[in-house]
Amino acid sequence: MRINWQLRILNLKIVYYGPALSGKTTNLEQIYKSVDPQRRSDLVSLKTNEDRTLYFDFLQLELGKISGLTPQIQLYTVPGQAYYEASRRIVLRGADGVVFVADSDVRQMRANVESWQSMHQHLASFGPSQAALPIVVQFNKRDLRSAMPVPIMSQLLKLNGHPCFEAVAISGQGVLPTLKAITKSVVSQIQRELA
Ligand SMILES: Nc1nc2c(ncn2[C@@H]2O[C@H](COP(=O)(O)OP(=O)(O)OP(=O)(O)O)[C@@H](O)[C@H]2O)c(=O)[nH]1
Ligand SMILES: [Mg+2]
Repeated sequence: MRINWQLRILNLKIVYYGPALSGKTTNLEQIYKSVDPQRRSDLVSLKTNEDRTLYFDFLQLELGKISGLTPQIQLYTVPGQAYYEASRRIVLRGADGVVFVADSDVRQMRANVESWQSMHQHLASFGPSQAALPIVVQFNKRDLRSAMPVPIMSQLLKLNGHPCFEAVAISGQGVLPTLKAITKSVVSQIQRELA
């Protein structure tokens, strides 16, 4: 969180994290399409030739005022490919909230668990405030015939109490409910801090 008291702007950072090809960029593309252009920035995507995220994607949204401040939500995605661990760490640093986008494809369970664990390792290494940040989990690609049942995915990830949403990001389903849930948790945490 960063506050610019002169402009009365509150910057909040939400990071979409998860394994390669789970649909993180697709979430931002859908959000970009459905938000009023007056209230959003351009979508900045740094991509490889194969459409894979290189470093990050970025989209900024403006919300209604909180305690006299205008919140600007900065959404980032991390690059999911294994060899971008250092970039993931840089993008995750300073996050106020995380959306973990899990891939429901039955063949991606190990990738989900590894990504989930390494995300927690990064967060813990950033110190106590980031270790306790709000996390929302999205089970994406529910349209796949090979989709793993949600209760099994929850067990594999050892989710304890994190809010979960099912999604088909490619058609937009579940994308905004996920965004609303993380935004709400982040904003209520910030309101507690500002009170
Ligand atoms: N079937 C299906 N495919 C999806 C869904 N969401 C995304 N995809 C596809 O999955 C592929 C990867 O999507 P991206 O959004 O680029 O995934 P990413 O997580 O940003 O990938 P990296 O940047 O490499 O980590 C694309 O071909 C998407 O069209 C979904 O809900 N269902
Ligand atoms: Mg991506």
